Amino acid sequence: MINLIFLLVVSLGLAFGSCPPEFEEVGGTCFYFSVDFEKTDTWDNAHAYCQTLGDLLQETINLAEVGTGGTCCDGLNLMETIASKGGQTWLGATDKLDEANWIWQQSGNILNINSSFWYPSEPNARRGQNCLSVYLEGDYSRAYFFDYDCYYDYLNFICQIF
Ligand SMILES: [Ca+2]
Repeated sequence: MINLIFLLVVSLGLAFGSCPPEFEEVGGTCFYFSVDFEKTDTWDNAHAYCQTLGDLLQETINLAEVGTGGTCCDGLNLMETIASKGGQTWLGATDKLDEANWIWQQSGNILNINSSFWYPSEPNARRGQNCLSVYLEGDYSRAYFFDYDCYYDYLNFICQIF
């Protein structure tokens, strides 16, 4: 019964163009920020958690992507939100299948290693670090991309409704 009520609330929410409970709208897209719920996990488990949310809400949900959406500034809006929330966070790109070839998992788009979202000199750890994390770099007062060890379980994560 609780699930039914939950789905009803979610359905009404989507019908009126807002985001489901626990999701937040940034730049016209709905995101789940695990930092808000003090939830952390490995990259693989975070990926699975997003897909479980997708099964529950009957939506395509995966780890969030930056800059693969429709308009010019969605990526910047998301990066600014990440910086304001704090924490270290997984995003949905990896080069675990092909070293130095970073691919966003849901869209299949390439994450260019020359993107200005990378912290200077990142990605830098080759085979050692194959998952994309993002956090606020204090010296520069903005969030940057870092390659990171996929099995670390103390990172927050962001799920996106695609
Ligand atoms: Ca790598």
